[in-house]
Amino acid sequence: MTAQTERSLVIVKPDGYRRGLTGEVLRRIEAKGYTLAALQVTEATREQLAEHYAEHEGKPFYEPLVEFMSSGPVVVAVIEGNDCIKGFRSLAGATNPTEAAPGSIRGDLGRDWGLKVQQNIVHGSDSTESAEREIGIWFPNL
Ligand code: IDP
Repeated sequence: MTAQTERSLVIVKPDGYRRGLTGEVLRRIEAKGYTLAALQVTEATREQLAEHYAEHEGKPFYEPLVEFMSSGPVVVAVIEGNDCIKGFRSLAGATNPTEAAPGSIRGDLGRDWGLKVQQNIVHGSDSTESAEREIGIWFPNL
């Protein structure tokens, strides 16, 4: 497979922002060699979250997830680099921080999900289609 320059949408979730981990997340992104194409601190609206998490609508964790994501500021970034979608998901680690490998953002910094359900510091797009869709939600002018 040939390497491909692509874009991914990354969010530092409210737990990451509150805990002062934004710089650490951005540091890891840049240390990996990805560049920041766009960056903003914002309070997510319900409309943005409904669009962003449309695939999870109806699941038991959907409402608590939307509640959590609107519980405080988030930092939204567009990152660029070779295979950065897969690469950032690897940097982020498994969804559940308890299971995420040490060395990953969630593995190193995420709290036990038994106590902090929904909270796993970061979001990263899971495909080129999702990335372009999500970039359109958070950065309509890009
Ligand atoms: P991902 O963020 O690792 O791609 P997704 O399955 O897309 O994981 O889920 C989106 C977000 O929803 C997760 O990051 C997490 O915050 C939350 N979530 C997913 N599954 C569960 C669950 O089983 N319980 C609680 N929250 C969940």
